[in-house]
Amino acid sequence: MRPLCLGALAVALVLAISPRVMQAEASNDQPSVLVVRAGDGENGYAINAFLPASFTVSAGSTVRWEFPWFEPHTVTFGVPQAGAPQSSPTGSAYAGDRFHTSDLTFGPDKSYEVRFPTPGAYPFYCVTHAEMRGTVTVIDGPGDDQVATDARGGLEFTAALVDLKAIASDWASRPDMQSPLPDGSREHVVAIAGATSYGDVQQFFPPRVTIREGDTVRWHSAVKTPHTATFGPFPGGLPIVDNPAVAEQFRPGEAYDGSGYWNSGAIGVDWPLGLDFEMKFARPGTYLYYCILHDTQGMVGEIVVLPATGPPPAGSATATPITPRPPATGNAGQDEVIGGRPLGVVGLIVVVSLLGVTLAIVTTARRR
Ligand SMILES: [Cu+2]
Repeated sequence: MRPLCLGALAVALVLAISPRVMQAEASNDQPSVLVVRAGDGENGYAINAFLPASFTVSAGSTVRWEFPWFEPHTVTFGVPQAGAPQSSPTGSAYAGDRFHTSDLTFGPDKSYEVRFPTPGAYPFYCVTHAEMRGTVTVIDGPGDDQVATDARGGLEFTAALVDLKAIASDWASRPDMQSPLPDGSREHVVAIAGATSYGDVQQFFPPRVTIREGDTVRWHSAVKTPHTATFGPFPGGLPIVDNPAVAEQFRPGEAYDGSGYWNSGAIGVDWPLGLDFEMKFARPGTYLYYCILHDTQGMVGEIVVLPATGPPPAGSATATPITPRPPATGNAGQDEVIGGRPLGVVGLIVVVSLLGVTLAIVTTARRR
């Protein structure tokens, strides 16, 4: 009996010590957790890219994707299979053998972890942003260190942001677009523009428009990403994150007088409501509005309505930028719900493929 007991004790000791030894080895070579970002942004801009997109870790390491920005993303490996769990718990292992995904997640304080026990190259993507892809390379030797990984992610972020800012600056420099209407009033156009395969300009151009009482403003979107022009607080009921009505048009009267809720619904390329939304303004005043999906990202605007007669309107080109509303704190993060029911990533993929656009963004964009 004694040799058997000793043998069992030895095995138990080895089992107990091995993970510690492996951890110690890992910490000598690289951190056992490598932190990267799933998207990021700054006021007026969303960068929809993994930062960095590709990196190398030592077998047994964990990768933590942080979600610092308000745009919803997933970290997804493989293709969904019938009967597969809809999402995998954070921290669980992935070895390339099945579907593995986070829930739809957005910042500022969310993260998702995956452990990689087996060497190999593992491509991953975001369900809501078709161009958002990356690869985790898992090797037996040491992987990338955190400082170099951060630097690379930072460079990729900056490159994407510089491109978007160049587009925004081009739109901001364009002259006001306005034209006379048959009744003697004028129509002013606000453009929604500026998307690349890795990001969105979340702004109205121009952000402030000065018009006359009785004039019309037409919002025109040139992008696939859904946006809205929304006046007044979203009416009660479900919070926005639960309520598909945020994407529906709501126009209670002929002309806006500064009261009530008006919403263009989701407009843009391939959206059922089309590219344009018009509102006539009946009463002088200054009216703030927002994109109900992206106001936490700084997508807000202002319409200044002057009396029908009087001094000429000041050019909006000289207007000072308006201050965006502060971002909302907290969101449904790992517990996204649509229409009161949990929406798994598989359901999300079905929704996205049905509409051809990211309805998920519409219904989960933010909580007010
Ligand atoms: Cu928007």
